[in-house]
Amino acid sequence: PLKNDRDTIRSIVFSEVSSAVAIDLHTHLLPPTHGALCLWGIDELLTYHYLVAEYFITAPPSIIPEQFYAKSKQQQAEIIWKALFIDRSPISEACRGVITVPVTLGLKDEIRNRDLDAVRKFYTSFRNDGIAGAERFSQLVYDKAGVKYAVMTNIPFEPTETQHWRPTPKEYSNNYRSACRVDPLLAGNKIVVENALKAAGYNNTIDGAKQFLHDWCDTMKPEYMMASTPHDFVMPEDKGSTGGMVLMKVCEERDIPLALKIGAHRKLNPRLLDAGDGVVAFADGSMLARLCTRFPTVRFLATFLSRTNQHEACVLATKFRNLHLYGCWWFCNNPSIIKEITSMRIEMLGTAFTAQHSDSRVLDQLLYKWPHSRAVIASVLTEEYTKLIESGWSLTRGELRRDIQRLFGSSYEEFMSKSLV
Ligand code: REL
Ligand code: ZN
Repeated sequence: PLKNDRDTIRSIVFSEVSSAVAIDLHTHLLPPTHGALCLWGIDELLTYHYLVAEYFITAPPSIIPEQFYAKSKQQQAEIIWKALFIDRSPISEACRGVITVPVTLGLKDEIRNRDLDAVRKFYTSFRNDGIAGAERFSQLVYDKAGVKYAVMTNIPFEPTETQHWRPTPKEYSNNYRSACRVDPLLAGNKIVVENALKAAGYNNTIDGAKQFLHDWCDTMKPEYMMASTPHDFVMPEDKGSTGGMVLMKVCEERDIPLALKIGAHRKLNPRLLDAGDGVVAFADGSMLARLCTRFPTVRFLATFLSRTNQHEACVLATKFRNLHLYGCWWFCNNPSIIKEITSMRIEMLGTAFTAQHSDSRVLDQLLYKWPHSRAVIASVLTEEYTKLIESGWSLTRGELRRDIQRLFGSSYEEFMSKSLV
């Protein structure tokens, strides 16, 4: 057993958390073989939609979103760099992330000198090597971030993406796994669904849609199906949501889990594109309870956008063995809220949940989202283990490592491998 003083616990917990190999169970990363869809580099980091949204809080009213988006990526990055890093301190979580990445890549002086071009130069040798350079950079990032693999978001309704799967799927390294993302089915977006079915030669019927999903699962071999439920989501069978029923049928027939992201209100300010998505809608948690009850053999992975739903989510996870909670999503992915949510989850669920997912859109973001989260999770765990020891329990380093590994991926893998059929 470990020496039972707080400092020992703290230093061991921090060291174990920083070396735990993580599974990133939801990202928007695509592999280098998907060409321009694989985003990386400082200009992509600076134009992440969180930063665009933050920039528009401060931008003069004369700058309108359409003008901003018409500029090149480099120009957009420069505007954001000046507004959020030079004219004011980059103190928000999204801005701080942009600092952590180059510093981790060894560019401390360049950052200290506030020299954006010097940071850009670092990427040139990788860029000049085309896909091979992107592969090299990808490997470097996964190694440094301590991430074993990241689950992608693969959208069968998106022609720019489907060209990389059909007729022959592009190869990609083991660092990437697929997930089949089907939002239009739950959002009742009939036009998108119909166009995709027609373009691929399927009938626009329930059977046609089911076959479309089955065939895409055969092609992508996804870990799970995924959808973000609209803020006004209703059960698949209510209001005749045929898309929802098709999805649930396919999950049942294939014994494939469904990952839900609950509570986003899309296109709140459509002129800001992605940056205008997502005012936090307090969601009706009973909807998730009803899904878990109505489809007892389907495994649901769930995360809520609203801080207000987090307590209810923990309670639900104690009621349904086909429910697994994961990560702190988007507006909850800030240290103060990660701390609160993680403490609450540990108090109510022990280690039977997945502490984080990065939701990265830019490869380099793995280099900040993970270490920033690790720091918070380690400090929460120090508190929880200290209390446990004060209550009279003793621990070995191996037991700590096992628990921490569960929070960083083994609980997810245990959940994914259990069959309820
Ligand atoms: O997967 C989702 O639905 C969301 O995570 C995204 O829509 C969102 O834009 C994301 O980048 C937030 O972190
Ligand atoms: Zn996402």
